[in-house]
Amino acid sequence: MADQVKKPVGIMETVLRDAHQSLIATRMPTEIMLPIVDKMDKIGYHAVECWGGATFDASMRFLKEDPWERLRQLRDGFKNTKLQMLFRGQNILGYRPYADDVVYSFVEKSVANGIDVIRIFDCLNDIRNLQAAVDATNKIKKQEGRGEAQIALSYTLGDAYTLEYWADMAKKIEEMGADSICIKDMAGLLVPYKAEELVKTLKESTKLPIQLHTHYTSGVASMTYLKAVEAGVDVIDCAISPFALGTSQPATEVMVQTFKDTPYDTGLDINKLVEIADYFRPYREECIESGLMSTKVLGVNIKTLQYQVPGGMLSNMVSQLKEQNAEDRYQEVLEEIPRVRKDCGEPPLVTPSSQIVGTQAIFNVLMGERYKMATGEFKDLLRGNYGQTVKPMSEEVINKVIPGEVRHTERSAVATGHTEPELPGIEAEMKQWKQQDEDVLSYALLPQVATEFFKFRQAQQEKVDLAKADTKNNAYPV
Ligand SMILES: [Mn+2]
Repeated sequence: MADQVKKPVGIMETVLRDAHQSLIATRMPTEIMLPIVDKMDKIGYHAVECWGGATFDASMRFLKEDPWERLRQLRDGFKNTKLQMLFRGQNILGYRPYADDVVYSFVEKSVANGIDVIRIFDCLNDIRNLQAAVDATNKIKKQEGRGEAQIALSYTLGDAYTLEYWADMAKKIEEMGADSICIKDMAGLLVPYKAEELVKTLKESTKLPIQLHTHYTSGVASMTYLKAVEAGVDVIDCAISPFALGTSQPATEVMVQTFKDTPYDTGLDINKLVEIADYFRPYREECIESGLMSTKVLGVNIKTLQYQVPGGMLSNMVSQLKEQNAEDRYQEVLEEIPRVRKDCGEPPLVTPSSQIVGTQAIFNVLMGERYKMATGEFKDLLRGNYGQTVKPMSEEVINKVIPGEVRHTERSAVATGHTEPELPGIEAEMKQWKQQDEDVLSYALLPQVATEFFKFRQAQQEKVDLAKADTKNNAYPV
C-alpha cells in the first residue's frame, strides 16, 4: 500500500449532537460538554457536530437551557475546529415550512453564534426546499468569509432510488451552489457493498466532497464505512466509543485504528482519543444507571433492515402503541409502514416524514380499516404541502382521504402560503420575552416550548436580582 497516493479520511465527531440524540434522547447538558471541549479541539477532527433540531428543542424543553448560549459557549472553546449543525431545509429546526426571511435570519444567526457548516436536508429529497437555506448560507459566506452549505441526501430504498437517481441528485446539488454532499443514512440501511457502489457513482457525478453519515442500528455501519472509504468517500461521521454503536454512529477510535498506516490514515492520535473516551465513560455509566440510556438502543436491531424503518421511529412506535394499550399490534404496524410509505409516494423516512408515516400506519391498524381516519399531517403530505415525492401517490388513497381537494405542486413554503415575510409578525407576538434577537427565532420554531423557557428564564433572573438587591437603599444593581 506504501506506493498508493495518500488520501486521509476526515472524521466528524457526533458526540455533542447525534450520538446523544440517538442514545439518550438528546439530554446531554452543556455542563457535561464544556470540560472536554479544549481536548476535543486539539484532536484534528474534520468537524464537530453540536447543533440541530432535537438539540434545540430538548435544551429548552427538558434542560431549561438556551440553545444559542450553548452554541456560543462551544464556539468559545473550539478555537480550531469547525462546528457543524443539522438543518431541516425550509422547516429550519422546526416542524413546518417557514417563509424565506426566517430561513435567512436563522442561517445568519447560526453562523454569527458559531456554526461553520450547515448540513441541510429535506424529508422528501425535494431539493427545491433546500435552495433558500443554501442561498442564505452562501450570502453569509460572502459577507463573513464563514459558513459552508452541505446538502444531505436522505438515503432510502425503493424502486425510485436507483444509482441514476442519486447521481442526478448529486449533479443538481452541485448546480445549486452547495459546498459538499452528505449521504444521510439515518436508518442504517446502507450495507457495505451498496455503499461502495453509491460512493463510486457519486464521485463520478460530482467534484464536491462526499461525507457519509450512518447509524449502527442494523450492525453493518463500520463495514459500510470501510467500503465507502475504499471507494473514495472523504469524511465519515463517528462517535467517541462511550457514545457509539447501537442506534448511534460507529466508534471514532475503531475507525481511526482501522485506517492507521493505510493510504486513508486519519492522522488522529489514538492516545488523545482515549482521553476523550475516558472523560465520557463515567457519564455513560451514569446514564445507564439512571435508565436514560436503555439497553434497547445498544444492540443490533435487524428489523431496521427487514422493514427499512429507522431505529428512532421504532421506539416512537412502541411508545405510541403502549399509550393505546396496543403493544400486541406491533408486528402488524411494522408491516403496514412500507405500505403507507408506498401510498404516499415512497418518501425517505426522516423527520417529519417518519413520524407522519409511522402514526398513519398505527391509525390504519388500530382503526381496523385503512385510512378510515387520517392525521392532519398525513393529509398535508397528500396535498403536496411538504413538496413533491419521487413516486406518484396512490390516487385511491388521495380520493379516500382528501376527496376533491386542491393539491399543490410548488415547493413547501409556497404550497403552504408562506410567501410573505413572517418575522415581523412573530416578533410582535413575543416581544415581551425578547432579550436577544435570537429569542425571536427560538419562538418562531417552537412557540410553546420557547415561551415556557422564557418564563423560566425570567423567574431565574428575578430570583438572582432579588438576591443582589440592595434592600437598605431600595436599589437594584444595574
Ligand atoms: Mn443521524
